[in-house]
Amino acid sequence: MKLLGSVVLLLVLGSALAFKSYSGYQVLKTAPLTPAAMPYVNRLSRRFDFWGTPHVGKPATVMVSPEDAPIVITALNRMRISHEVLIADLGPEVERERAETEALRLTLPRKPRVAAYDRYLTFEEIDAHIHETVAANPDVASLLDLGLSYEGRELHGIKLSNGAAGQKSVWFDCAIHAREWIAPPVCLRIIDEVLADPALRDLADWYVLPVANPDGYSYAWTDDRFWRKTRRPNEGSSCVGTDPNRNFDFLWDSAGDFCSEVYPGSSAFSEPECGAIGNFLSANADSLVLYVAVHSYGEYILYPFGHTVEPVPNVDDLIAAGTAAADAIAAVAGTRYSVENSASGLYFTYGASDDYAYGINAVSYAYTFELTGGGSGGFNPPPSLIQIVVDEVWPGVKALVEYTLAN
Ligand code: 0X9
Ligand code: ZN
Repeated sequence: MKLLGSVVLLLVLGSALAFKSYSGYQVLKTAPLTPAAMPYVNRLSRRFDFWGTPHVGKPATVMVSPEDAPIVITALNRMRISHEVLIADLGPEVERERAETEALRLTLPRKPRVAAYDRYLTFEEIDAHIHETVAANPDVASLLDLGLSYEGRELHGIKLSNGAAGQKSVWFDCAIHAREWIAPPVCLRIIDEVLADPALRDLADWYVLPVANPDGYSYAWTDDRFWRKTRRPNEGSSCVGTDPNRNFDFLWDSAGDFCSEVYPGSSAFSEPECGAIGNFLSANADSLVLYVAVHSYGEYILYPFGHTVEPVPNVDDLIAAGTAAADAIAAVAGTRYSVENSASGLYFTYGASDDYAYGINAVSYAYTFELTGGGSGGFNPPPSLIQIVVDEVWPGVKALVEYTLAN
């Protein structure tokens, strides 16, 4: 008994030790950013971890370690960007959320073939759900098998189809950024809805990838709640991982430090997760009408490109379809997503998945959804928000698919 007690204690201690402590980390919130401040924020965001999507006219949020805090505060002061401390010590917040997540995982066991919206699901739980859903609906659902992640996890999604040849298709991926846990429930809700409604399957074939970065997502559960990147080590550096949303082969830009949260990788598609999605998009470019990457946070519907504010050829259609989605979201409970070009008012990006779909594969409608934030700073909305978010975002997704297939 004594031995068992010690083993349990060791296990608990072991898992606590494995988990990155955010003790002493602060979250700073700036005043609404002026246009003049944007280039400075852009530069800072290459080195420090800005959360959400820094946007002109809105406050920005940046997480800083105790060592980085004086550097960032000095830089903000020098640029005359006023700011306040939003969270003085992230450590206890993260610990509390982790304990809550663990307690919910134990008290709300996953039900077979039922997507849970009352708590976050682990990668293994989501993968099990995908397999059960496919097995239970063999006529309309099939396994989308894109291969393996760097650490060997399955890149599994679902294809939903009425089986007719020559159908147009639509694509959704969620959680390519590991810490954006509110995204996979949106992908699961899409699967639920399309399974339940044959008319949706008559519109198009649906491809849904609920966890696009399974290594990072798993690591955010086991080790570091705010992990963003992939988990492939970088040769010659102790900093692990690549930002998968800078790793696609569209205007891929090699600039970037290994330790940056937006490190683009050693080459375009150096990350197997991105290569797998890229290959799928290229192989299905003829049928794909719509590409959506689901991220958090900020309540945006972003359209290409991320590297220029120059309007793309079908910008009016992109805005019209995006607005149809935003209106449908707002109709549920009043949440207003703003429909914007990725580069205008935000930061410039290269090698993002939506731009790859649009720019390389000529997918007419390509978007990034930035869902609602919450919790300590933004990436951990409380589980009670999951249902609210999926309930309002699904009508937006439906409106978007209906619009893009009709136009
Ligand atoms: O920076 C990103 O990758 C996305 N924001 S996030 O806070 N989830 O990291 C925005 C990507 C928007 N699309 C492009 N810039 N092309
Ligand atoms: Zn993201």
